Amino acid sequence: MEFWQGYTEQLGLFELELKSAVETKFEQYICSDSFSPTLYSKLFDAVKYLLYSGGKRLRPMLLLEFARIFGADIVNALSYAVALELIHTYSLIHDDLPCMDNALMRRGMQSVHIRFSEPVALLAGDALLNMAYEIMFDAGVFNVETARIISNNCGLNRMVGGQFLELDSIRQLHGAEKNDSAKLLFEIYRGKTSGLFVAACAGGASLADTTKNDIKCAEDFGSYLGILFQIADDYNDINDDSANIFHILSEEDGINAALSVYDKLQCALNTLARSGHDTERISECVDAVFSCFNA
Ligand code: GRG
Repeated sequence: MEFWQGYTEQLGLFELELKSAVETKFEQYICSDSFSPTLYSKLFDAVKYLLYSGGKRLRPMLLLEFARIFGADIVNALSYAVALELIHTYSLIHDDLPCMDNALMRRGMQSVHIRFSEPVALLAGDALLNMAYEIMFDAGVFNVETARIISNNCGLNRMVGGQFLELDSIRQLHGAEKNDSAKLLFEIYRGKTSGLFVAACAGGASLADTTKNDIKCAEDFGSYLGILFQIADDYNDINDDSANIFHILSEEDGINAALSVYDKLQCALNTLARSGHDTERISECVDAVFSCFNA
């Protein structure tokens, strides 16, 4: 999926900021009293291994785009974009663990627990999560509301809760009547996938001088985009073993579900455009995610 053209400058800025923020944190740990870097080098390597391995950076780009749309300071927004990518990376490392998805590969490479070890992968994820908050606290301007939105949507309320629900309800998903299973799966997606998208969109918007209505609109947009992204991912991985909407609904019904989410995204885009915001790039992003159903 090509998410949007003309965004290479922001991506370049983001990659520079990511490296500099992470290296600065490592240097700070090393400079602190009694910290011996050689003792921790394996953990540093595990933290960097997946972080620098070619993720699409969709969530930080969305955060920066919402910050731009609402007129926030982009340099300051970069710290929050980095924090969000760190949280996304931790979630992937933990999701691959044997007690969760038990995935051997990620982005075409060995997953972190295979390359290092299970305890190191667990701790690398924990380190990334905490580093994300350190980086937000260190931002040029610390915005409490943005940090609140990010923590709320990445925790029990959304991402962690959604992951729990998936693990806890696997039998119900397979045993229930079709509509109930689909409803439950969408609840799982609302959490595990949409959480980070809401954090990106509403978090980015909250860095500017935005109204409650603007934040609500950014939240709705992020929530629907996360669901659409997950349905598209299911469609591309239809033969995968994990929970998948196309294992519950027919191909036609699954695509219709995606279409109805696409329509809701168009409504959110229209609301933003009516209040004078430039929605061109996020509209391209929605079309890029939806494009797999047109192929
Ligand atoms: C372990 C607390 C905890 C949560 C895990 C987000 C998540 C919850 C798990 C990731 C596994 C997964 C299949 C999530 C669905 C969303 C998805 C397709 C994520 C991958 O996102 P991309 O494609 O990843 O943006 P890249 O590799 O580009 O960064």
